[in-house]
Amino acid sequence: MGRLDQCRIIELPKIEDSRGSLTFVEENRHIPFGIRRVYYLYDVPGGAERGGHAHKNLSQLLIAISGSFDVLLDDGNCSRRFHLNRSYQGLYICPMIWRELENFSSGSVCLVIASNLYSEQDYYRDKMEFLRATGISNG
Ligand code: T46
Repeated sequence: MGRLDQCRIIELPKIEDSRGSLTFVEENRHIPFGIRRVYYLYDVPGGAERGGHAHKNLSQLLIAISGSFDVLLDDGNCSRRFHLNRSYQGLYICPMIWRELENFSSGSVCLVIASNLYSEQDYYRDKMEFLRATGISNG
């Protein structure tokens, strides 16, 4: 099984009543990791792309809290595109996955739940370096 097979859409609880809807995420229950950081992307201009890197050890869950966007995942062997547009669905991304985020709709918000604190040392920002680390590099 490749690493990309571990990445998947996770359906989160959705509590609906006449006042609206509520969704929650509990560490090690709804997602397969403990939560150490939350951040969000917003005010993304039309046509902008984010990501373009991989993490060595970080696990993350991406949620389109508002609006929609695409996430392209690549484990060095296979790639797959996900379209996120539901605030009760999260995309789980395991370590060692190259990700690119694009096609943000106007006013969209990407909430990210992460397994660790921010560390630049955890990033591969160079695709060739990432591919070499996966052992799948052609270069
Ligand atoms: C990911 C996608 C979905 C911090 O200081 N703390 C943080 O927690 C984060 C995430 C970033 N930063 C700094 C590092 C850079 O100077 O904020 C700046 C922009 O970060 P970056 O270019 O990595 O942002 P994105 O949107 O390309 O990527 C982020 C996450 O870095 C990444 O883990 O998966 O969102």
